[in-house]
Parts: sequence; C-alpha cells; structure tokens
Amino acid sequence: MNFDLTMLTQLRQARDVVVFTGAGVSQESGIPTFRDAMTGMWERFDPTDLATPDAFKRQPDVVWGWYESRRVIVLRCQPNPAHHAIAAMQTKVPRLTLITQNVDDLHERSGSIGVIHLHGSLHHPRCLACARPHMLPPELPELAPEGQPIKPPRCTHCGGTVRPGVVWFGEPLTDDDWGPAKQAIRSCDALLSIGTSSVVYPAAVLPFEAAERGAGVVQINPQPTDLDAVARYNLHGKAGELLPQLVQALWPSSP
Ligand code: BV8
Ligand code: ZN
Repeated sequence: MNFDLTMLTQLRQARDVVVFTGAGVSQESGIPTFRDAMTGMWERFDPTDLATPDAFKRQPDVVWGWYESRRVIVLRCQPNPAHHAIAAMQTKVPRLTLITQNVDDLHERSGSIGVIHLHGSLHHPRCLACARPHMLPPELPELAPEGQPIKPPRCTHCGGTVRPGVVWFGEPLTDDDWGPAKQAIRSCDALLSIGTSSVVYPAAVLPFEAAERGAGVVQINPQPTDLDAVARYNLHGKAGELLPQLVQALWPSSP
C-alpha cells in the first residue's frame, strides 16, 4: 500500500504514541470480534446481554461457560501480524502506550509490554466475595463444540463464587487502567485506533479526545466508524495486512 507521505513523516517524528485496539486486531488470529454473530449454543444471546453482572447472577453456569469457551478459543489461537507489528513499533517509538479493549492476551504473547486492558482479561478471574485472583488449572477444559454451561469454580480462599476478570456492561472501568489511559491521551502526539467499532464507552472517547487535542489520529478498520469524521487518516483495510506494511514503510530496515 502507498501510504500518505505526510502521515509517514508525522508518525516517524512522533515521540509519544498511543495504540488503541479493539476486537478487530485479533480477528485474523481467528478470534470472533465482539459483534460478530455468536455461534453454537450462544447464538441465541446478544453479547451485551451476557456480558453483564445481572446475567451472571441469573445464570452463572451459562455465563461462565461462555467465558470458558472464549478463553479456550484464545489459547488455541496465535498472535497475528498485526500484534507483531504493534510489538515492533513499541521498540521503535520513544514512548508507545498500548491501550486495548480486548480481553485476550495476544498483545502480550506477541511481545508488547505494559498493555492497559480497559475491559479486563479472560485470563484473570477473581472471587466475587473476596476479590482474590483465582488460579485456573493449566490444562484446558474439554468443552462441547457448540459450548456448554459450566458451574463457576469456588474460591480456594473463602469458598465464594469465582467470576470472569472482565469489566461487564454497567460496571465501571478500574481507576488503575482508566487513569493511565487518560494520562496517555493527554500527552500523545499521535494515536492509532485499530480494529474497533468505536461504540463502547467510555473507552471509545479516547481517540476523540486525542483528536480534540490536535494529536494525529490514524484509524485502521475495513469498515467506517464514527471516528472516520475526526481521524486525520482513515486506512480502510485489515490490520494484519496494513500494519506490517506501515511498520516497513516507517522503518524500512526493521527485521
Ligand atoms: C460504564 C468485556 C459506568 C466483557 C466489554 C456513555 C458513557 C459511559 C457508558 C456508556 C455510555 N453509553 C453507553 C454506555 C454503557 C456501556 C456501553 O458503552 N454500551 C454500548 C453497547 C453502547 N458502557 C459500559 O457499560 C461501560 N461501563 O460505563 O460504567 C459506571 C460508572 C460508575 C459506576 C457504575 C457504572 C463498560 C463497558 C465495557 C464492557 N465490556 N468487554 C467481554 O468481553 O465479554 S466491551 C466489548 O466491546 C469488548 O471489550 C470489545 O473489545 C469492546 C468494543 O468492541 P470492539 O472491540 O470495537 O469490537 P467490535 O466487534 O464492536 O468491532 C470490531 C471492529 O473491528 C469492527 O469495526 C470491524 O470492522 C473491525 N474489524 C474486523 N476485522 C478486522 C477489523 N479491523 C481491522 N482488521 C481486521 N481484520
Ligand atoms: Zn474468595
């Protein structure tokens, strides 16, 4: 792809870059995006209904089974060239803050460090009662291909019910994540928004705030989103294809 030369110059000169990712960055790894149609026993559910405290209270086995099926899919997938390109960028840019809405660990498995998980993680469940982290067994559960309800485990410390370590709809983001994310937006010269539909708040506000401050916002997404209107550059394509080309164009010598 021939990238806009001004965009390349601005990205090369940027000292403080935020990379903001959504489910689209993991799509080419084989992980369904959040708004992809659900399959198997989950197809009758809307993710935004299942990803709530109320759903877990009403049907903990269905919700825990859904998260376990997603965790198993993630652990069977590998990072794709988009994840690797972002990790390569982090070695080139003086300061790169990676903020993700994703609950998978593919950024970490491709070498990115200091990842801010605004919506938590599939891999760090915790006790509903005492909030202690719960260690999942290393071997993957044998699940029915279409998915199945699974009784959530019990906390080994207090016997409470273990819940997924994600931020559900209606739950606040934790200050430990939201604080540093807002700080990164206040100081960045450029922001790359990659693979997000820009509809989930308050996370979705971050690229808009960066644009408002005059930071150069580059969006990578095959589809248009609300962010198209304020992004300085909209690259309509797949992250796994465009990002490696962008990194190569920015730093031609990179391995
Ligand atoms: C809260 C964890 C308040 C769980 C998730 C205004 C302000 C504040 C809140 C709200 C507001 N308006 C509405 C709300 C409520 C709500 C909300 O935003 N609802 C939406 C549906 C309208 N927000 C909340 O509830 C938040 N909490 O505000 O609390 C509060 C304060 C004090 C006290 C009490 C309460 C919490 C939101 C967090 C929800 N949890 N995830 C789980 O994963 O199960 S959100 C979920 O959506 C995922 O994390 C996902 O990452 C995220 C965003 O979706 P995307 O990542 O963008 O994924 P999506 O599928 O939508 O899009 C994929 C994109 O990729 C597409 O555009 C596609 O074109 C593109 N793509 C596809 N393939 C590729 C690609 N791009 C590049 N390359 C490809 N190959
Ligand atoms: Zn406990």
